[in-house]
Amino acid sequence: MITYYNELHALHQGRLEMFRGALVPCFEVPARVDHVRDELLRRGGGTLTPKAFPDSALLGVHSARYLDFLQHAWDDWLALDPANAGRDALPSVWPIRGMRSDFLPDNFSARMGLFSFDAGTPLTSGTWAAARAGADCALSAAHSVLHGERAAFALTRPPGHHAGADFFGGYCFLNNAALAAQSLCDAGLQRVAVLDLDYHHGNGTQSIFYERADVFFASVHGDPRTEYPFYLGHADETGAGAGLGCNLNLPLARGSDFVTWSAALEHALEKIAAFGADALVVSLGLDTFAGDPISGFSLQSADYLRVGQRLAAAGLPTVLVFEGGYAVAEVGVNAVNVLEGFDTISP
Ligand code: SP5
Ligand code: ZN
Repeated sequence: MITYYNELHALHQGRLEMFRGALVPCFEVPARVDHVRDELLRRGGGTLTPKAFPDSALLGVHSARYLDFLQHAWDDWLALDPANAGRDALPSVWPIRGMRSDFLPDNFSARMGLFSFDAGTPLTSGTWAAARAGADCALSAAHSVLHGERAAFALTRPPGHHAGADFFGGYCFLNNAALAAQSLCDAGLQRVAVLDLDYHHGNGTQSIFYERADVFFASVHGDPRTEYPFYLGHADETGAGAGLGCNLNLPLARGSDFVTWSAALEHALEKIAAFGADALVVSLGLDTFAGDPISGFSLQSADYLRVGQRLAAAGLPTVLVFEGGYAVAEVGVNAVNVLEGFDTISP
């Protein structure tokens, strides 16, 4: 499968994330993508360098004030205190219900909280460069599919599906899958489906398209009653306004196996077919793997071949975007199994 590789991904290298009152080493590390690329090359595949898209390509998904914040965040962090060069920026205060989020604070820490929803997503010196190149990667994959490729894969990090129009969190800054989907809409496709297979609900993607009738969002994920991101991803979220009926959440209990999971995948793909999608964007998280250190499903490596086959059988032009997956040593095999499974099904 044609694969665009974000060569700048390693510029984003968070050190510590907040977990239960302690700062612990980041799970979302550069080696994740390195392993996928190594496995791809080992099986005879190759990667392409993404094309550069203008910043205006981001404005269909993200707000101008959020992009401005992200672009300047590291410099603003250093301006607070030069000693900050040695540590990543993490938020510690947020505007909860009843407080104002329309007003942009002068204080950088306050702006961090305004544009984020957790303390697990360090912003580093290279975050903007890596995330911006990742957006190019996703847009390049969408562009290829628009120009006749059956499928294309965006191999990039940081991931994207937790990032909303104007917030970061869940290791995500720019919503790569949403950018791909929006670019397909902008090119004239009438109906686009986003299928999110990451263990964690894609709250950012859902929120971006929640009131839209032209983008159907479907997600199979750990039940937010117990699983991150907790505050979105329930089955009763079906869309709003013009988008009513265009959102499908299929939360599964922690511990679910491939039998249960693939039945949910089947259901999601049936609904996507009924929607009449012209193209499919897949948020490809591999943290559904049994060995994932922060997740709770039990898929095995061989199962990912069948996932790829089932996605191909949907028969839609398909953009796949790399998301989570923290069993670092196995994530390469698991991701490339999806691609290989996809490619074994003839169009
Ligand atoms: C893209 C993506 O998969 N983001 C996931 C963000 C999850 N952040 C919360 C992680 C909680 C870590 N729990 C550690 C358990 C260690 N035993
Ligand atoms: Zn995840």
